[in-house]
Formats: sequence, C-alpha cells, structure tokens
Amino acid sequence: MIRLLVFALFFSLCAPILSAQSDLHKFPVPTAAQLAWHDTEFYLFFHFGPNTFTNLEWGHGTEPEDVFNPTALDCDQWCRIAKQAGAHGVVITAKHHDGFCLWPSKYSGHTVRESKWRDGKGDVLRELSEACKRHGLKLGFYLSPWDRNHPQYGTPEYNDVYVNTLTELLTGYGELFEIWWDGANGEGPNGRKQVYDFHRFEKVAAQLQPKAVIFSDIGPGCRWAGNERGLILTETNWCTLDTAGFQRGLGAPPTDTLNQGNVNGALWIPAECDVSIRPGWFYHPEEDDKVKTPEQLWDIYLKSVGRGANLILNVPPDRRGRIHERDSASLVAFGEKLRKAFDKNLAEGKPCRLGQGRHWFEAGITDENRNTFAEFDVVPEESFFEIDLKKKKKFNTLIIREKIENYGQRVQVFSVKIWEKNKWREIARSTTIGARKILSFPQVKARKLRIAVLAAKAPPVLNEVRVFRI
Ligand code: FUL
Repeated sequence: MIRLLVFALFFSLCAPILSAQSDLHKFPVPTAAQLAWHDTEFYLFFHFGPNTFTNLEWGHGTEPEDVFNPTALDCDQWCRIAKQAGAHGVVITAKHHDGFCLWPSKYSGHTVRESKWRDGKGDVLRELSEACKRHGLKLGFYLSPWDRNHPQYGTPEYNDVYVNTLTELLTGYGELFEIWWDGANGEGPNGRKQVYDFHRFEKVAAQLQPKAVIFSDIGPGCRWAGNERGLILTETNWCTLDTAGFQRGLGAPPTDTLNQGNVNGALWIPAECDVSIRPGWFYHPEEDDKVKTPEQLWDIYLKSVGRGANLILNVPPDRRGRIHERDSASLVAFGEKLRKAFDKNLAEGKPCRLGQGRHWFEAGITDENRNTFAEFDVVPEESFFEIDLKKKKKFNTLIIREKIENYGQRVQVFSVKIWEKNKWREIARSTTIGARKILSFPQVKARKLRIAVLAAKAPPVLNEVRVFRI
C-alpha cells in the first residue's frame, strides 16, 4: 500500500503525515552546512608552497623562506580555469607539513613575510580569496596540523599556536566552505610528536565558521574516501560512518570502511575523494607530460561525484604561480565534456508516475525542482517510478537523487527497466544512491522507463531523476 506521496508544494497540507513518517526513522541526516557541501560536488585543490620550488613532496621545514618566489602569481587564472573545468570551489594548502605559511601569520616566523616575494608584503590567501569572490567560487583552507618547522611543535603550547593560526584563517578571508585536516603526523623539528587537541580545534571552527565542513579521516564534516585515486571503488557509498574508537591518521577506520561508509553508521560523515591531476601533489616539471587526460578525469568524476561523494581534484600551480598549460588544457576539455554531457535532460517536465499495485500517483521528480519529492514503499515488481519520455529516445545515463535532507540515506538496491518489445527489460541495477548517483549503461532506445527500489532501510524518498544521452 502507498504510505505517502507528497510534493513539497503541498507541504503545508501534508506536514502532519510527513512528520509522523519521519519520526519512524531516526536516521542520521546532513546538517545545513553538509547539504550545501553536497551541492558543491566538485572543486579544485591547490598544493602550493616551498615544495613547488624545491621539487619535494614533504618539505623539511628548514627551507629558507626565499625559496618561495613565484614570478607571476595569478590567482585569477587559477579561478578562471576552475570555473571552466566546472568546479564550484577551491581549497589551498595555507600551510603544508613544512610549516611555511602562505599568509603573514603572527604566530610563525616562517611565512611569506620572511620571503623576498613581493618584498615580504604578499599574501597568497588574500589574493586567492579576492579572486574567488570575483569568479563566484567557494573557498577552503588546508591547514596541516603536522608542522616540521614550528619551534613549539611537540609541546602543549603548539595547540595554542594551531588555534591561533586557524583563527587567523577563519576570520581573515571571508566565508569558507571547507577546512582540510590531513592525517599525516610525523615528528617536528625537535624530533617530538604532537598530541593534537582536535576537540578544541573543532570547537573553534564551529564557532568561527559554522558553515564550513571539516574534512579529515573521520570528519566531523566529511571523511577521506580511503584512497588518493579519487575513487569510490564499488557502487556502494553510505554517507554514514561510525567513528567511536577511531582517530585521525594511524587510528583511522580501515580504508574500505572509509570508502563505503557504514550502512548503519551513527553519524552523517559523507565521503570526499581526493586525487591529483599529476602523480605528485606539488608541481614538478618532470611531471608535465604525466597530466591526466580529460577522459581519465571523466572516469574519476563518474566514480566519485557519480557515486554520491564529492571530488577534490588537485591542480598544483607551477613556479610562476600559474596553472601549467598542460593542466589547463586537460581541465578545460574536461569541463566542456561535463557541460555537454548534462546539457539536455530528456526527462525534464515529462510525466512521471509512481505505480504501486493498481494505483498510480503523479510524482514530481522530473521537474528539475529539488524541493518536490515522493516517498513510497518497497514492493519489488509492484512499486516503481515510471517516466514517459513521450517519444522513443536514445539514452545511456541517469542521475538520481535521494532526498537526504530530513530523511537521510535509505536505498540499498535499485533497478532500471525499459519497455521494449512489449515487455519490461532490466537494463541496470545498482546499490546506494544518497546525495546522487550517476548511473551509466549501454545505450538503449525506449519511450518508457521504470526505476524500482528493491531494498531499502526505510521507505525511500527520491527527489530527482534526470535522463541523458552522453
Ligand atoms: C596527505 C599529505 O601528506 C600529502 O602531502 C597531501 O597533502 C595529501 C592531500 O594529504 O595527507
């Protein structure tokens, strides 16, 4: 029996039923900041600092400040390319493990201020944050807890230093969408290791930038996806995770758990896939011919964003302080492919009905309006969405979204069928959906298609289906 079918447009009428339903299922759900983060989908990562000039990946922290000397820094160029690539934001290494600060921090003696660059008056973060505003990109900062330069590293005072530098970043450059804490934790200049006061860092971040999502192995905002290839490795990706007993770095959950999440995880901590467009995170001239192709980027996109995660793609600026021509060519071509691929939604505004047994209901999930949605029971073979494309059309890709807002993630298995030669033929089957699923299959030609949920943690709530020929 149909439990409920609601459109948010009639929300006021249905609200009592809706809340009664929702109370039945106390699943973790995203916060407002996490919802906005899910919609940010794809952004660029900039690893930039002394390593760019010394050809290292992990600087020692002893590099003279003068090595940092970009000859033609152009953050507008970075942002233009990010936009053309289809990215919605950028994250930069404000400080990597070598401790060098790309801004003139009051709490360090190892910063742009101590370098010759712009006569010690430069601030990369200022230039980037202003460029982001001009180009309509969101901004995030990577602030490495591990610091191989700071004299107080390895003592309780370093936690104060970290809080102070974090405060500078969170108060000096406008609104941030993400704060990045990597898991590496080695020794500082005195051979000492640090015990980080992450609890305090989290509190400071929540207070100063409540809309920023914190990335780390275990969140709290979003989680590392367990590999640096940018991939959700299987079709399954739960936005929920259990973190009790785990820590960042060596004490993190196993990488396959980070990749798939926990089906009944207690917390909403969705996956972010990180990968570099080159073999290294920092720029190395000898890698100029190892830039990933647009096709490789597309494959990564489908296996990260397409599997409900976010994608952070590293594009390291070179010694001029510009994105290298090879990288930009690849990114621009990828961006074009992305725009073309999802340009024409064949299902837009087409009739979509929810069928269950002999009952049919109109379902507002083809209207490109994320606020309309439909909730239904799982009754294989009897309960499904049917979309009528009105004419036979060729297609090979679907985008499906669950209404994670208020409802969380529920679908465990779903299938897609088309009406062909007077019967329904299954053309694809997959597992989780969550924030989004981009489902590809060999091209078919059909007028009608059905999406049925075969297993779910609770009555599924979908709010969007789009159909494409890519
Ligand atoms: C890791 C770091 O050790 C790498 O240098 C890089 O920044 C990567 C994104 O995160 O933890």
